[in-house]
Amino acid sequence: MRPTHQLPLMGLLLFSLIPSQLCKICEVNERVHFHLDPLLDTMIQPKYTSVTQTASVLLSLRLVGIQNQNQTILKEFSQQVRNTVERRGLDLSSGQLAMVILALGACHTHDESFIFNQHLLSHLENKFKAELENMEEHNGNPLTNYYQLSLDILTLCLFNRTYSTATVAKLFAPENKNYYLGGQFSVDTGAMAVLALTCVSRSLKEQPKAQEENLQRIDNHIRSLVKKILSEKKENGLIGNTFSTGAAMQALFVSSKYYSESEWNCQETRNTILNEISQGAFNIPAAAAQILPALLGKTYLDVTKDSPCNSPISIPVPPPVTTSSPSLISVHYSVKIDQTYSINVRVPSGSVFLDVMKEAQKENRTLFRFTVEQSEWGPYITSVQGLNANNNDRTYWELLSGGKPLSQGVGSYVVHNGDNLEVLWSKY
Ligand code: B12
Ligand SMILES: *[C@@H]1O[C@H](CO)[C@@H](O)[C@H](O)[C@H]1NC(C)=O
Ligand SMILES: *[C@@H]1O[C@H](CO)[C@@H](O)[C@H](O)[C@H]1NC(C)=O
Ligand SMILES: *[C@@H]1O[C@H](CO)[C@@H](O)[C@H](O)[C@H]1NC(C)=O
Repeated sequence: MRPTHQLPLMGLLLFSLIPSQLCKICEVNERVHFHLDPLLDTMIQPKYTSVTQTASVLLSLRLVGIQNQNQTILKEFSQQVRNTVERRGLDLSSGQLAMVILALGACHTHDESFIFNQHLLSHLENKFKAELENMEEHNGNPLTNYYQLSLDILTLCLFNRTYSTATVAKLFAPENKNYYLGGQFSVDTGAMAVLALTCVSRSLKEQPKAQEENLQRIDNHIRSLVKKILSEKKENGLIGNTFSTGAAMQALFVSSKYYSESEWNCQETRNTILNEISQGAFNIPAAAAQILPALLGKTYLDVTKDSPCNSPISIPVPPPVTTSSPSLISVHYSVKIDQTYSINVRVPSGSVFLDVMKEAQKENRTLFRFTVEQSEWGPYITSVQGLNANNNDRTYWELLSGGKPLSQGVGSYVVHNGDNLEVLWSKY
């Protein structure tokens, strides 16, 4: 079902004008580019522990055009990504592979030939098929999640590969349960789906009438998803939470015909984000990488654009690190399955959730043993007391403090004296 590409001049004009026009409204002004320095500081690190971390940072830096400024650091990142693919190849999840392809494909560098020599796009097609098969066998649950299925479609679409538009139209209907995590509409997921569906819709519009019905359905999905995303807008302009706002901004940049100007004040969202940056909210690479493109008016749909990746911003000199000697604090920690298993532990101030879990594990391995997997966002808890999270059953280990779900992971959440921390066996 490979789309044929006869691009009428009008389509080309619309395609290239609409998104960039809209972005200008809200891009961070050149005079205040220094606001972005903390993001770049966070991302320019020599070694990452997970391939998605490296890939998402590489993608982000290339999209905003750091490319032409300092080749050294980007060459290292691209080398790291390629090495991992050569070593682990088919061992990646579908969305991880998609992310790798987007990162290597961005800005038309020599990495493009790596994508083709290694047949990464055919591998991605197979991984996407495996996601669909899993959904059939396991009650509509994919191997991973809809954020990754969206990344898959986005990538296949940007690189003009095969996928069934009828399947896409069916799969991405806004009432699908996979848009919801723990009963909540996932803004990250909806936003990534809007980017993917927008790419599909644009490429369908370049074709003759044959696919009219699917096109209509896909455009309707985009419209509903944009509505849902906007309904998650908070008073201060954030959409969902701090960490979903970047993806939401990208989705809104490319879908401006589905909402009116009065429905979204882009500047307000941007200003709140700049304020959060100055408070250190984006102090892990994944968070920094996901917000940066939107602040410079870029979206993942720009990955395969022909325009050169020139950047108005430059890499800052890293600030000196200051350390102070820590004192001990005391926190309460529980593991909840059907029963609750609790312990009080003492850790140095400045410790994160993970340090508390390690301390508890030292005290009693039977009750508090756990395993982690490195991911884009740092360590992800995969099992506690030997009980494993499972996507087929939609189970996971939820993190809470004072009874409220955390919006950060165990590697980032800094604990406070007297905190009441929990890991809770949950369903999403
Ligand atoms: C799907 C998803 C989940 C699923 C994961 C299982 C599944 N079916 O895939 C579920 C619902 C279980 C989940 C759980 C959590 N999530 Co989540 N999740 C996502 C989402 C939408 C997509 C992740 C993805 O596939 N990425 C793409 C692939 C290519 O990258 P990857 O590294 O291979 O992906 C894996 C990791 O991202 C991991 N993962 C998912 N969530 C989190 C959170 C953290 C902190 C870590 C370290 C890893 C992790 O699961 C992915 C699949 O294996 C992201 C949104 C985003 N912007 O990334 C939020 C997101 C990453 N999650 C987030 C959070 C906070 C959590 C929780 C900590 C919530 C809680 N209070 O318990 C827990 C994790 C607890 C733990 N066990 O360590 C935040 C992280 C923000 C931050 N600053 O750290 C995000 C950005 C959402 C948001 N906007 O707030 N999540
Ligand atoms: C580029 O980055 C490398 C490594 O971070 C550094 O050694 C080099 O001096 C930088 N070059 C320029 C021109 O900024
Ligand atoms: C995909 O097809 C479009 C339209 O023909 C073309 O402009 C674009 O460069 C192609 N992209 C890739 C990555 O081949
Ligand atoms: C761990 O806790 C269990 C259950 O309370 C207890 O039986 C066991 O003795 C404890 N082990 C250690 C090493 O304290």
